[in-house]
Amino acid sequence: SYLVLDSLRHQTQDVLKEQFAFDVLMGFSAPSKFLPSKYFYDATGSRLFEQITELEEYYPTRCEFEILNKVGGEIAEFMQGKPFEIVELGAGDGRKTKVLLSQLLKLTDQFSYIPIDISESAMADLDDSLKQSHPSLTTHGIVGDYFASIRHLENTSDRRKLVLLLGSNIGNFDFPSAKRFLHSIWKCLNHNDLLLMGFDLKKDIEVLTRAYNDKHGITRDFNLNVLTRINTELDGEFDIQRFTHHGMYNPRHGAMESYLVSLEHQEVHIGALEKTFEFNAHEAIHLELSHKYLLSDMQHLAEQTGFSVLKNWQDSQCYFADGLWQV
Ligand code: AVI
Repeated sequence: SYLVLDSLRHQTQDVLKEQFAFDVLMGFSAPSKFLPSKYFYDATGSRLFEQITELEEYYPTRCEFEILNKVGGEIAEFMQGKPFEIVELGAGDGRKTKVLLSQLLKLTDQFSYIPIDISESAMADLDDSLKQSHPSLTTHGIVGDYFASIRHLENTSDRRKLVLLLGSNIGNFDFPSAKRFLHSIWKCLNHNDLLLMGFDLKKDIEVLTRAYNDKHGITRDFNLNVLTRINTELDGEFDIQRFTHHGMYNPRHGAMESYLVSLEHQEVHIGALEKTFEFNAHEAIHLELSHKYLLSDMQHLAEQTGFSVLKNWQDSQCYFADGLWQV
């Protein structure tokens, strides 16, 4: 079963569309053009991202699977046999989490699972699939944004929480936003609550570059999909053939950066904005940051935002890590 928070019902299609239009206006009017990467994830973008996670070159998902498969016992120990709740921020299809849930269920039935996701359709699918795969698990999903959902839990339950923030989603925030986000989570939690934080590690630049420039061009399509969204939702006139994808590692920022680059000089009209934007030949639109961390980078981020790090687990190649943080 799942609950749809009221605060979400007020976010009508119109409001979301206006926000999208405004963000496109701001991004394309800036001296260095950009678009926020949250617009990757419409239905097509989410499907493309799932395909990315299965690519040979894209190691993070496989590595985190390996980690989650082996941490169940230790996590159960940290919970000391008392009832607890697993709260997952951005549960999606729950594919990775099911691995952890299965491990834990072998050891204890003293917990319930509270997936949180902004997408009601994703939640309905997850709820159905959990009934099949884990019939004995108590699940109470919440459809809502992260903070409204955690605050809702604050008022409804006094069990200890284990919050999951998997997949290195934190890496897509810039540093100031990541800190604000983590500190807001910390504020919503109680003393002793835990956070399991997935993050991608700094590594050989060739491995990184391949992961974000796959040979099947799925990452390219994932990026170009943002322009397709502008065409369909905001009445834009992009010819996506006239843009190319460029993914590169920036060692100064410790991040993979994704761009769309205009292949020629062009003017593109966007109906919803009643405006035409100029793109010079070779001009780039910045789309995404995907930070890579040292264990010490994350330790610092944890401590700055109020947490202490209890433990870090890594996969056998040391490409990815999950850290257990305590409030
Ligand atoms: C969702 N996020 C953690 C992915 C990443 O690796 O930063 C998004 C992605 N972008 C390109 N490939 C995957």
